[in-house]
Amino acid sequence: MRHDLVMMADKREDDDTDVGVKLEARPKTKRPPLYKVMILNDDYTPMEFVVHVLERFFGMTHAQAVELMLTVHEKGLAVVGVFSHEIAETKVALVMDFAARHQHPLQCTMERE
Ligand code: TYC
Repeated sequence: MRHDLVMMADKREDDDTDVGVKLEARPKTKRPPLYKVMILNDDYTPMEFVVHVLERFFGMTHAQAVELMLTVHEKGLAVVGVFSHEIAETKVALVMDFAARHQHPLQCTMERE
């Protein structure tokens, strides 16, 4: 006798044993926090260097980089991107290291959005 077929037929019967299984009304879909990465103006870092940083580490075109550099130059700081904590930390570290290696005082920081 094909016991497997009999069993499959049995599975369709509701024996009321699956009690107490409740689905979440509002499933938790918490997104990780995001972080703004900013660069700060100073009196010494050359404009071309900042433009190069924005192209190299933030994937901007030359035109975008020039525009944002001038915004920082005029306003004092600007957000250059929004990232996960890990990516933001990496960007800040790469920019700070690159600036230090070229002996420019350029500052790059991050802040929770
Ligand atoms: N203020 C700098 C200058 O006049 C240029 C500059 C722009 C420096 C943006 C830093 O984040 C900066 N050479």
